[in-house]
Amino acid sequence: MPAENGQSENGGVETRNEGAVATGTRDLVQMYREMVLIRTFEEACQRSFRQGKIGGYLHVYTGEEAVAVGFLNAYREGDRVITAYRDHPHALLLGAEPKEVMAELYGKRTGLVKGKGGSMHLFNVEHGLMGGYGIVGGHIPVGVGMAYALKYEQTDHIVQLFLGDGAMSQGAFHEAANLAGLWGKSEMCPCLFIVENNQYGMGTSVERTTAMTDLAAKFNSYGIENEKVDGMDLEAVLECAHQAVDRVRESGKPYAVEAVTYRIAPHGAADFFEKYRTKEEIQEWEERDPIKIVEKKLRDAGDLDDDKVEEIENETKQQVDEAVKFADESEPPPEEELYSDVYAGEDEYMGEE
Ligand SMILES: Cc1ncc(C[n+]2csc(CCOP(=O)(O)OP(=O)(O)O)c2C)c(N)n1
Repeated sequence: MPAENGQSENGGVETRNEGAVATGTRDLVQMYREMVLIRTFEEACQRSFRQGKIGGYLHVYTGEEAVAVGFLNAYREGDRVITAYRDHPHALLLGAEPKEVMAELYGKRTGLVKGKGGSMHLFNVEHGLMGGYGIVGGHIPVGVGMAYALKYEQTDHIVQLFLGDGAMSQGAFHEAANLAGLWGKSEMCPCLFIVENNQYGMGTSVERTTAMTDLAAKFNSYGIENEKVDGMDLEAVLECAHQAVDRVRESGKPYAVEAVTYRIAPHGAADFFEKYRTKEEIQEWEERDPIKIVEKKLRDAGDLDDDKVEEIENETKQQVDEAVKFADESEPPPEEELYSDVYAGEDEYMGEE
């Protein structure tokens, strides 16, 4: 078992979960692999959606991988993570198997939440993932409340609260940030806000949504210290994430990071036309593809070569192919489970009168 701080007894660094993807190491090659796995997974589920195999809706993380990989590397067992609907990488990084995440997207009983949550509502409470939420901004007060609860229960755990740039224009954000700042004054709000500023909320750019485009600075209004980080550069994110997590844990106060990134993929799997942005703009950002950046650094340092890249690509492809096969072959939830898991506890709905 890994120790609390992620260090093994022999001084080496261990992985935190025995899940699909390792967190808790600072091994860049391992993190490169995590990013490739996420990219491959997202491409596969987008294909499945277009083949009509996935119902509901689906949003992928393509282009933003360095943000989740970097921040969740600083996750410690017992911490909590909450995010919106672009949540597949968070589940994978916190130890869910690709096949159970894929089966969830397919609405199958073998899925992470028994096929009842779908793409936008991934949960894995045992490993700290408190959702997956489809209502823009709706999870922000929940995350802030969880941070308060962690202090109230006298733990030294923290919440990593991921949110989109668009969510910052929701009333729920402002109410929750106000309370977070206030509770922080008495060291009762260990909440790290991580803004995944991917430049767009659906088809609307940040510039068309808010007069104040410096999103990090918005947190000043609520007495929450903040910074920006280049969300395409894994090493920069990693450095920032570890410092921010330590700071929140030690102070009991909230802190905010705006990770400047880009959604290379369409907003959702059915956003075919992308009329709100130009091909040139996408190409420009693709040149700063976070996977390419870290790959180049690793090649320059002699830690990656063609053979190793091919090996990683083959392995991750195989993992994802198996996940798709597993999801394809799994059964949907049985009809008699229609009302189970609706309320907490066993008997709340179908219990005796
Ligand atoms: C309360 C609410 N209003 C509108 C929507 C429709 N909607 C879905 S995604 C989205 C954009 C949100 O953008 P952002 O928070 O930046 O997240 P991103 O999709 O860029 O990751 C909107 C408006 C919603 N889901 N919930």
